[in-house]
Amino acid sequence: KTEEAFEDNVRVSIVEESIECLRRNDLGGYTIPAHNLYPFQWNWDSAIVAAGWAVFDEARAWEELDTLFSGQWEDGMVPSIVFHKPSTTYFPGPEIWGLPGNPSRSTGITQPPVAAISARFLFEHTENVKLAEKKMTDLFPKILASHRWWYKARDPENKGVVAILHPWESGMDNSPSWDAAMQFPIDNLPPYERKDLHHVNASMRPTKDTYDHYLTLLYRFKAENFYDSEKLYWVSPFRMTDLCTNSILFRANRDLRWLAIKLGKDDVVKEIDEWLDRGFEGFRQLWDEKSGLYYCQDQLTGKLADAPTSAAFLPLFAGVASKDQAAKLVENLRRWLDNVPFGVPSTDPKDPRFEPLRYWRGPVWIIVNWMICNGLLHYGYDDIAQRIYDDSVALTSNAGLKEYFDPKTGEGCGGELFSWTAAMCLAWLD
Ligand code: 9YW
Repeated sequence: KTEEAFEDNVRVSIVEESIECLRRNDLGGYTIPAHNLYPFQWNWDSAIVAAGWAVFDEARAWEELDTLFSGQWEDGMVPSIVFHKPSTTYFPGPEIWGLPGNPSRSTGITQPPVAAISARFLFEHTENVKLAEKKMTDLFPKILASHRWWYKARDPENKGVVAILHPWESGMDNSPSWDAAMQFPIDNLPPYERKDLHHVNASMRPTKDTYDHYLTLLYRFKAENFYDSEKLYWVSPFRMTDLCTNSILFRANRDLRWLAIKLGKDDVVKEIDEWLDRGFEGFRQLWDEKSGLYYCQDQLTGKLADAPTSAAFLPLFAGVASKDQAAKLVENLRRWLDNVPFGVPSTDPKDPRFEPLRYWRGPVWIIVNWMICNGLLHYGYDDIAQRIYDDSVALTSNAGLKEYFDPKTGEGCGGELFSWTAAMCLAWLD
């Protein structure tokens, strides 16, 4: 009984701390992921964070999405970062994406399209139907335009799955899935100073060589008439079918379809159905029957990236995996979880590339846990979903609202008072 009362208290305080965290990271209509380390509005962070705001301030939740879409480009792209206000603590900032003396309003690349998923969440949990309908009427065409952008700019060859052109676009920047594809030669770069290393431990971050590759891509894209979407797909030396992006897009299409029906926009349902049909086909190439896992694919070589990462389980969140595929994925997932006290590690803990503390090569992210858990419940794997839920509660209760967590010790790492971790404590773990 006392134990239970103690645990209840811990969760009450984490709810309060999470609300406090979002308020502290609110810079006026948008929420930064964390002070110093990430001082602007990040795309998929914000879409997730909106679900956290929805728990205690619905109007503010809608505002988060509004502000994100205020950065939408004319062609429909929602950039990975919107630079609403200046800050000098992040590299590469507005002057690098733009020009010195002529800073850019945003990056010229994107991030996983969570917005429709978030908008549906807000719509389903609303206590103010009038507000929700009004907001959705305004947002719907913008989200639709962003999905159209994905297909036009990033699947011009009709593969059914879209390409990312930069590891930053995947949201899983340093994943071992990119290792082989990131071997292209780097260009002569202007000297630069990484600012991330002022805030967090270098041993947990991407290496200098990785940053040189990130920047080579950035400068090459900028040279294409300032990130011209029509050109980048054809010229990028890095072009991958990413599991995270495609799973989120597939799920977002389903949620957009749901919203379209709610709003009486039946005319777009057919278009979304076509994306979904083509998506089913496209995902087939990413499945490896032998290992029972999905993999990212290098579009330039046609090869599957052989790294077993937590993104392999995201087709469950999409709902694109068959029952048989789901069973094989779950078999793998159980094995991974048998090997670490806290799941879900971002790389198979038995893989030689597993590094429990390095960015996207081993640590646990609560947002990824949420997506995997949501998928598992949908396929009826309640027991393993419960394990992931319990691990997520334990991690956040013990280590607080950190950016990510060590799957071996449960230690919290990366940024402090991290917005999307707080949002998950409010919208999922409470
Ligand atoms: C970067 C903000 C972002 C996330 C990414 C994560 C990291 C590094 O932080 O990116 O420099 O943008 O990998 O998913 O959106 O939290």
